[in-house]
Amino acid sequence: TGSMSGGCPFTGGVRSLLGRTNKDWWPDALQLEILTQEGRAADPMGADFDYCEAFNAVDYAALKADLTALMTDSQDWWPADYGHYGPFFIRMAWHAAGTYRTGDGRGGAGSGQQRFAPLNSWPDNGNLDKARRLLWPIKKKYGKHISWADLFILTGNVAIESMGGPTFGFGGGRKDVFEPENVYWGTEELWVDQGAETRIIPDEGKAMDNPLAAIQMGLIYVNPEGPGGNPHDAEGMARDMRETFARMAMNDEETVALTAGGHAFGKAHGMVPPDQLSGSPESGALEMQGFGWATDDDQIAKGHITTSGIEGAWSNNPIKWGGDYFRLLFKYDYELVQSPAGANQWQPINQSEEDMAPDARDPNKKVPTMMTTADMALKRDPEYRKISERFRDDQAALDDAFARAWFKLCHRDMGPKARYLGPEVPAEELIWQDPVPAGSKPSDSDVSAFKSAILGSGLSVSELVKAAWASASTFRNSDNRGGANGARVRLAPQKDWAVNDPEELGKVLAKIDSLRGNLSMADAIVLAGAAAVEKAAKDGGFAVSVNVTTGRGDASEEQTDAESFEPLEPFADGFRNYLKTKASVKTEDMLVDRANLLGLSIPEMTALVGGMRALGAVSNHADHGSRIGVFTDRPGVLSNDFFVNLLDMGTRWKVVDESGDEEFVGTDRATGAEKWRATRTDLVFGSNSQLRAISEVYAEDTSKEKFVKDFVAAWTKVMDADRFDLT
Ligand code: HEB
Repeated sequence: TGSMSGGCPFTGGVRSLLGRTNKDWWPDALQLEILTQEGRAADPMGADFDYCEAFNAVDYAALKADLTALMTDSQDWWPADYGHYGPFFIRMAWHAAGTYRTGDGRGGAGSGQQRFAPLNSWPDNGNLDKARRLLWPIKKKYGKHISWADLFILTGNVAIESMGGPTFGFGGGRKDVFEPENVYWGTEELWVDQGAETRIIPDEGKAMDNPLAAIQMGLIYVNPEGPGGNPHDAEGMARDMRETFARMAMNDEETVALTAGGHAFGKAHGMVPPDQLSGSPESGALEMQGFGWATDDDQIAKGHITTSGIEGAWSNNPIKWGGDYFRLLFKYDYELVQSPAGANQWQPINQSEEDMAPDARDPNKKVPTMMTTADMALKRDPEYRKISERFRDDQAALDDAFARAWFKLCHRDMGPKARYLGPEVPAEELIWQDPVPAGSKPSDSDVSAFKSAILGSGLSVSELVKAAWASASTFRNSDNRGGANGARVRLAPQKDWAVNDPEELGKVLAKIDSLRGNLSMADAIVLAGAAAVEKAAKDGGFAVSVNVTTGRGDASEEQTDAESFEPLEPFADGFRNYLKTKASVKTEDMLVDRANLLGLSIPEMTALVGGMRALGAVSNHADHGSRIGVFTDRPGVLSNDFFVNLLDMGTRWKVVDESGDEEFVGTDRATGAEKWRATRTDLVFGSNSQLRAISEVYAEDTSKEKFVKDFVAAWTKVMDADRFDLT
């Protein structure tokens, strides 16, 4: 599908890596980041806190029982519709998970971001502040044993189960963070409810930027009222759903199952015109204590609440799992009406009284059900319709599809199954978990025999280092996918990515394969890189050992959903001085983005770039071979030459005009002779004051050994980044 194949990131009018940030949205908010300078942590739990251990000690059955009781423990300050909070909590969990996007693996339920801006204040997350607050007594009781992030998802599961719905399992292990994550959510300066433009307008050639996955600023996915709010564009509605859900890793069947399954429950809220509500939680007054969208208590008591602005339930049984959603969707024709808050929605024509829903506060009163324009797409779009009709006629198929898609939705960003904790982790292995068979730890003698064999094989340091980097550096700590385990670098699509110099990589992998003996390919690739780094350090005068872990397994093609790996292809990899497509952010921003996905600090990023340049581990450029950024006359030796030569005032740098500001030539100030070629990614280490300060440290005569050690430590960190199976 189009979306899975990616497309260039940040191609819209983006000028900054982060787009519009919290500071732009809420300039008056307390600026706590100044207290996170000098490495000071925002996390109160301390470095020793082991969430896995704490979660494993939770009384899971008691926790679930407490959550079940909470479902019907209606509070006067925010009464439960129909006496049951289940639907509300399902929406909370879905919106926590639903920000996940395949493009960069960011978003998702993994760290409890719904507590923080901007997500706590997105118009689409309206009133979920109340849902989280309803959960507080349980969070308080179980404390460190259950993170908010896990609690959101577990509560969604308990909600489904308590209303008779099917679930597939639960894996815990989402560790909370305590500060807003800096994620690119787009550049628009308006929220959806203020008129933010819709992101797909084919007539104007407007496509949605990668990695974004929501159709307007402040939405989780689509606009429920239709594309840009237009309820008549049925085709566009389905297109928007297909695109946004695909970017959440969901196909048509999963999309239909999730939407219909979700809307079996609960109601939409649109009784009060939105201009009567107070601001969002992040902008709220102190006495609001983090609540937003306030109305007065009488209105709340009566159920006169506005969230989306749409009003009404989808089914006649909003707190019971079943097939009524599809039954009503197909039984009636629908007409466009407006909710009391003025939103577009669809109402069954001539609905019989027994098909109507109870009023949310008064079970004796009946009100018409409704469908959003998005729901209508499930019967208006031919592909969605086929699936919907099948589910209408086969409840068991819907049960299974919903349970599986819900499980995937809530766990997609956790990465390998090794990260799942608790008694409800399903045994079945799912392809989207990128399964890797367990490896075994090779003996020390096998390892050293292989390392000397590979160093004697005729392959260069640069080739071995590049292959190991190609294997490990796909890792992204956003959704914990990629990495060296599984050796998927030898499978499609990775083996053919231009960044990997496929021909060279094929040759290197074949040689490694022929020499690896008992080692897994995954281990052998990493060990070959380690051997090369050790040799390069030794050639530079330092004996170090690169202590990478072993015991990786090799994934087969059958265990690999090749298409799902396509978004992991780097458009730029500054560590290898590679640029496929120029983004609208600067190429050096792309380096920072990649370093961030690898979980690297600024010095780690700097040491890696300088070291890989010295090793000649850069991708092959058409014009200059593998020479760009390699500021050394002894490539293949692990030295600090990159920094020494970068900071040498004897070189004058000039942009190569035809390169569009991407390539530079360095000439001898005295003779004018060409010395080096460089990219933006190279020169930023001399031009940016902060990076220059670190480059100076690594260029210093007293730092030669420090540099080697720091490089080796950062290298090892990347090689082992995905070893969740070890802990
Ligand atoms: Fe949903 C609700 C839309 C999907 C689940 N939603 C809702 C609403 C709306 C919507 C508008 C209302 C809100 C208020 O309150 O006002 N969705 C939508 C769309 C989509 C969706 C457009 C895409 C297509 N959902 C979904 C999913 C799920 C869900 C996927 C899960 C699975 N929702 C839900 C629920 C609810 C909702 C449960 C209810 C809530 C309450 O009741 O509170």
